[in-house]
Amino acid sequence: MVNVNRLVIMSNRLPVALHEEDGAWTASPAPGGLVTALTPVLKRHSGVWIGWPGTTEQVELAGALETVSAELGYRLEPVQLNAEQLQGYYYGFSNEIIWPLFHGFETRCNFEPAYWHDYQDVNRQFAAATAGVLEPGDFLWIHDYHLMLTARELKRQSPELNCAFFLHIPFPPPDIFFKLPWRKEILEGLLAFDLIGFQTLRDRRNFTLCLQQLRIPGLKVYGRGAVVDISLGEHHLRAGAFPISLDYQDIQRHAATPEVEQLAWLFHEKFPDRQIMIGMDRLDYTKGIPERLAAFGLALERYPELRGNLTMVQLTVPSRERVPEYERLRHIIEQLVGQINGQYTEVGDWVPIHYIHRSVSRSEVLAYLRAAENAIVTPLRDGMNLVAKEYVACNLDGTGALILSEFAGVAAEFKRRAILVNPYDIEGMAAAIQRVYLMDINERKRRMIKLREIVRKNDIFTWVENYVVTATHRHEKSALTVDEFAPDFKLSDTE
Ligand code: GDG
Repeated sequence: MVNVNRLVIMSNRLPVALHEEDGAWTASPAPGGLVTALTPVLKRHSGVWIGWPGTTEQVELAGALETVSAELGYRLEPVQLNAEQLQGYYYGFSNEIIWPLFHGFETRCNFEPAYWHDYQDVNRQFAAATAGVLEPGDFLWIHDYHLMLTARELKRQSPELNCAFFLHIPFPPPDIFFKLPWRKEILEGLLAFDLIGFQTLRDRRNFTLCLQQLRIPGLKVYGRGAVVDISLGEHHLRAGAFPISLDYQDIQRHAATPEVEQLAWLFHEKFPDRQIMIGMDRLDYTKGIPERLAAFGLALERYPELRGNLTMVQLTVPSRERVPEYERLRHIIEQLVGQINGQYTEVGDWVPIHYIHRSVSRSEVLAYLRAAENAIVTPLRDGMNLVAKEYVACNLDGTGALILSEFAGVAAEFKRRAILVNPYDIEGMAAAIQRVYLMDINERKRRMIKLREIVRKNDIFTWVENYVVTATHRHEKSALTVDEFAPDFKLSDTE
């Protein structure tokens, strides 16, 4: 069992959604896998969550946050940011530099020096807000790439603080990472943590390769497994692979409710005697949506048996709409959908792609996933990709087939139980689409049973437990073994 005095979580956003009506602000809990997993631990350890509440307006939020706090069972501590800070630190440094760079899209980076200053500034502000909350013996767990410098700031004041970090996105190899003008500062910032968690062994290895190549004086890395020890002078830390997961039982339960069952039934009723292939992503260039649509178009051209018999439903959730890059991507996607539908639609009968560009309710998400015979999850790069795991958890009848990118973190766990594809290989993906369409029920079941077992065993609670245990027993022998938690994915696993 997790053994910490008090758990303090810090992330860019507080787990709340704010609502404003006639100048009055209210808040409600924002659902999500991480919130679900951390809530019981935070409750048990009278925890605190620190983050930006979601508005740059100078408004009084204490009352609204207290109400949500009471509902969630732990304290919420807001870090107020103004519009300029948000622009430079979040939209700029985090989303125009770190996000593309860490996903391997270095040509999309805008290495604007002013962003770096805002990033440092806001990281200092988060650290200062946290310092005011911390008590002796607290365990501080910081999430994601927005806050990589906070430990360095905090440790200046409290060197004994136990402070861990988890990176939700990939960590790039040295030839990409070293393009970052502030590479040394970022690595030094990360080294101030006591534990650095990555999604996969590959990310952990990329990180230690970067450390070794930067030749930081006095730095030593011990071990080669999922979790390695690092020493830098008197400071000892660990870096490890901890593949994130979801609340399998809860999703399964929700997917089995009469509400979701009926939604799934109504949804499939609209496509009688046809297979559905679902794609579901935040609208983001890392998710490989245009490539996937092109592959579907090619599959329709090459394999005429798919026409009229396989419908693609692509749900893209609006995201980061203030970044021009995302607006352009939306146009590309809409153009492709228009082209393919224009070419193949049979009026009054069959439309190849049903495209949805809006956020839908959690129950609808689960209903789409439950109803679809096939899912296509083909990011060009992804830290993990929870949609793939959600598809598996929702597949109650165990007959779904999953096409999965080799470059999603989840491929390291699912391996060949999914149909692995290179998302840049349009012909290969088109062939995979035909393959799942033709896949017989026995093969579908064989694969899905194993996939469900993988997600059931490594759910979000196991993830929290493994992470916190590793963070809080860092001077003892690691409880993790190399293969148990981070089986690395090899290209030879591709079929
Ligand atoms: C980052 C990393 C890593 C989607 N449409 C709707 C909706 N969703 C939900 C999905 C899923 C979530 O959004 C997306 O999660 P992903 O993991 O796929 O991707 P990112 O947002 O990029 O997350 C990623 C993750 O962090 C966790 O560490 O796996 O690699 O990039 O849960 O179901 N939810 C609702 N309406 C929608 O329309 N309610």
